[in-house]
Amino acid sequence: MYEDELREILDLIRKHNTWRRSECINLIASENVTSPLVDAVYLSDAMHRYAEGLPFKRFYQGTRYVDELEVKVSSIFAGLFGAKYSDIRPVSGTIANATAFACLAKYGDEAAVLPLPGGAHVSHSRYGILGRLGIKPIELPIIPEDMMVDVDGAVKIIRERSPRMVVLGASVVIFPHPVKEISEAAHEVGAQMVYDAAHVLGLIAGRAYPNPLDDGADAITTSTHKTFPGPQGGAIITNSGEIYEKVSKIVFPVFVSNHHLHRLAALGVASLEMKAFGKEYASQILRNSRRLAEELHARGFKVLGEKWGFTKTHQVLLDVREDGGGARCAEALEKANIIVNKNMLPWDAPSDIENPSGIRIGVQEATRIGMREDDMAEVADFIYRVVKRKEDPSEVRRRVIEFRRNFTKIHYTFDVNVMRIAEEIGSLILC
Ligand code: DSN
Repeated sequence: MYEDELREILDLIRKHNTWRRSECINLIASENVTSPLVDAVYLSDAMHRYAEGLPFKRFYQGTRYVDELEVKVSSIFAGLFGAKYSDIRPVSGTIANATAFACLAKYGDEAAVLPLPGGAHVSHSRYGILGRLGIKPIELPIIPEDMMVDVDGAVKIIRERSPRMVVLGASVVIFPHPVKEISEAAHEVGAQMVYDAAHVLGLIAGRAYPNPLDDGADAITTSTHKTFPGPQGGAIITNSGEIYEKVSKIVFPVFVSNHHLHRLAALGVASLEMKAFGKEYASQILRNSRRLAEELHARGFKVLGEKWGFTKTHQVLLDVREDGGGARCAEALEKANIIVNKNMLPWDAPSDIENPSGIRIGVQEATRIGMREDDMAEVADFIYRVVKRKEDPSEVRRRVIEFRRNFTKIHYTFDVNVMRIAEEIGSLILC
C-alpha cells in the first residue's frame, strides 16, 4: 500500500536529517550547509519552471523575473571575485568544467593537468569529462609529501609540450597552487589556464586564498557549495569577454537545458552573506583547519604538509596507513558520527583505491555552525580515540552527540526573521 511506502520515505529522510544535521560532526571537505534564509528563498516556485538559453532571450515565456534575477545574481557573484563576468547556469562544478574545457580546447588537443592522486578532480582526467571530450591529459608533477605543484617540473613540461590548455585547482588541496608561474608558462606557449576553485571558492571570496584571476588564470570554474556556502550548483567566472561569450553559447545547448532556477535567488543571498561575513568566516576556517592539524599531529597522526604549517585551506590530510588505511578509519569514524572520506594520497597506486592511504578532512561546515579553535581540539580528540586508541565507537558517538548540541545555529548569515521573510516572499516552505 502507498501509505507504507510513504511512511518509509518520510522515515528515511527524517532519520537522515536528524543524523547528519544534529548528531554528526560533518567533515566532508566538499559539503556545507546553507543558512535558513538561503533555504527559504531556495524553496520557490522557480524550481518548477524552465528558462533555456540566456536572460531575456529564452525559449519559453514566463521568465521575466527569473531573467532579472539571473542578471542581478551573476553580477553580484562576479563582483565577489573582482571579475567582469560569471555564468551561473552550470548545474554543477563538473558541468562548469565540461563547458570551460570545451571552450578552450578541442578533440585531440593536449591539456596539462594535475594527477588524480595529486588531488585533481576526476573531471580533469582521462576517466572524466576531459577524456570524454577527447582532450588528452599530460600530467604535471607534484611534491608528494606536501601535495604542492612542482613548479620547475611543471613549467618544463608546459614549455616542452605546448598544451592547448592548463588546468590547476584540485579537490585535495592544502596549499595554494602556483597560478602565477604556471599561467605565465601557459601563456608563453599560447595556452589558456582554467583554475578549478570548487573547493576554495569561499576562501577566495573571503580573501583568505589568492584569487587565481589576479595571478593570471583565464577562467575560474567552480561549484557553489563547498567552502562557498551556497546551493549545490556550478559557475564559470572570467574577465575575458571572449571566453564569456563562448562559454555562454556552450552551457546551453550543450551541457544544460534548464538550469534549476531556484538556485539563482539562493546563490544571490549566499553571495550577499559572503560579501558581509566572508572575511570573518574564511579566516576562521583557516584558524580551525590549522588548529585541527596541530592537535592531530600532537596526538601522533601523520599530517601532510608539516613543513609548511600543515594547511592553508579548509582541508587537513592524514596519512593513516599505519592505522588500517583510509577506508577502515573512515568507516570506524562514521560509527562514531564523525563523517570524513577516505582519499588517495600521491604515493597510492590505482589498485589502492578501495583502501587508500589517506583521510581528507574539511572544517568549513564545522566553522559555519560556530566551531572555533578550541572545539577543534575536541574534534581531534574524538578522532584520536577512534583511530589511534581504537575505543568503542558507540561510546565516542555518545560524546559526539552531546558535543554537537552546542552547535545548533548557522553563523555568518543575516540576523533576520526568516519565517516572516518566508511568508513575505511566498516561500514554498509555507505553502
Ligand atoms: N567529489 C567532490 C569532492 O569531494 O571533492 C568534488 O566534486
